[in-house]
Amino acid sequence: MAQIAAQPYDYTLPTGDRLALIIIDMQRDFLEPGGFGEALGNDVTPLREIVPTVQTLQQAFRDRGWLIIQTVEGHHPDLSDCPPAKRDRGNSELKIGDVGPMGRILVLGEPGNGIIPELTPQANETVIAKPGKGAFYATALATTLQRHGITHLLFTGVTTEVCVQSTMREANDRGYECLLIEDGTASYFPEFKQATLDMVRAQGGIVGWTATAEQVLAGLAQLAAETTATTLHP
Ligand code: C5J
Repeated sequence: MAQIAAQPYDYTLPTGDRLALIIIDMQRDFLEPGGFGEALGNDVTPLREIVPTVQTLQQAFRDRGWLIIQTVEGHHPDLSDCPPAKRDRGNSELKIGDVGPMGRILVLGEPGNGIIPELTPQANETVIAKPGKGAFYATALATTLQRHGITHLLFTGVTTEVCVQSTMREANDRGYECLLIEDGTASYFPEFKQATLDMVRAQGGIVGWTATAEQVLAGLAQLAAETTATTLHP
């Protein structure tokens, strides 16, 4: 059986049709100046460092025809799905729904809400719009994964300690085998990213596993080779 050399111990891969790559919120709102991330007072540049790694992982899944799901955090234009508690939080001048340099902040369909060009999904790939931090809350993610028979999830995206971790915890509680790709996720705060990696894999993998993209790609290559061998010699 194909495995990823992960922490706290090896992660056993299922067949490719039960595995999905989850790319969380790689949208302009978080990665480019003028969006929600910067409105909250963050320097967005550290988030861009993971873009080539996420592209490589996206391509590896595309090459094998395995499921890729991207999410974007955003709200309907009338903000009916944005609780006042979320909109009012913080002291930023630009709040959710206000007009910023990339259109209305964190509103679906606005330029800032789009996925960065480097990771533009293909027409047949799934994008889930989510109003919360966790991608299972008020979305079709659970039914989408069930429809595809997915049991194992590999996580990338931003930010590690907010939407990525929230979604991974939701998935863990729903019985998915979750692995967070260390250099495929980023935070505005390196120490929060590190703490999340440590928390996820503590206590025997209480939320799941972590591994580098290189370790993941090696495991995926092994899985693809095993799949080919089984197809040729069933
Ligand atoms: C935040 C996210 N940080 N995608 N969203 O508000 O992590």
